Amino acid sequence: MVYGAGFPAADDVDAHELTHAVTQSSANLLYYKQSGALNESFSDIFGETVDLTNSGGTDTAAVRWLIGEDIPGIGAIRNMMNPPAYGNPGKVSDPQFQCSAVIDRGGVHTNSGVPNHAYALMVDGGTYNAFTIMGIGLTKAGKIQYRALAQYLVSGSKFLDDYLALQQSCADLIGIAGISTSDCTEMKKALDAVEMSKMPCT
Ligand SMILES: [Ca+2]
Ligand SMILES: [Ca+2]
Ligand SMILES: [Zn+2]
Repeated sequence: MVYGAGFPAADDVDAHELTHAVTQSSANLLYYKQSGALNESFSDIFGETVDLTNSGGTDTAAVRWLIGEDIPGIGAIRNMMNPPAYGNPGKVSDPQFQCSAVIDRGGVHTNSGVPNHAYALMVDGGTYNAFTIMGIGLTKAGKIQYRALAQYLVSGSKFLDDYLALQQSCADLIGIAGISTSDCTEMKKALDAVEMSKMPCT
């Protein structure tokens, strides 16, 4: 695995890159447009989940949901709870949504902001886009995300497929790790808040 000099100091980036291997060996999401943005987002989701739970690196409240805060000389490059802070969309209808098919392979590092934001909202809760979500925590949300990636998504999956896969995964996991129907309701609110079921770029 080869990436930026000094980047191994950033635990979220390390887990981000390793998650690309998990994705390649499971859903194998095509690295282009919506499927590519999902591929990038799963790497941020599990990258930050590892960061928040490994007790290594910088873990202050101020850097929660930042990607890359420990990259030497560069610092954070994305904010999952506030994607527009780094020029990425927080919901499908945001002006930052990249509709070009040629820039950044169809916006894989930009449009990942939408599912990233959904994850931050389902974990911590919050009020956004007229939805108020009660957070379900990292353990439950992480298990639901992993099941969607490993069991339901395929190479050409889009945001709508992820929207449906996450709900099916949550339903499958009721009774495991304390996951309940009300957790699935809160998770769906997070997905609806970021407009995951809305067709982008129309
Ligand atoms: Ca950490
Ligand atoms: Ca981080
Ligand atoms: Zn990546």
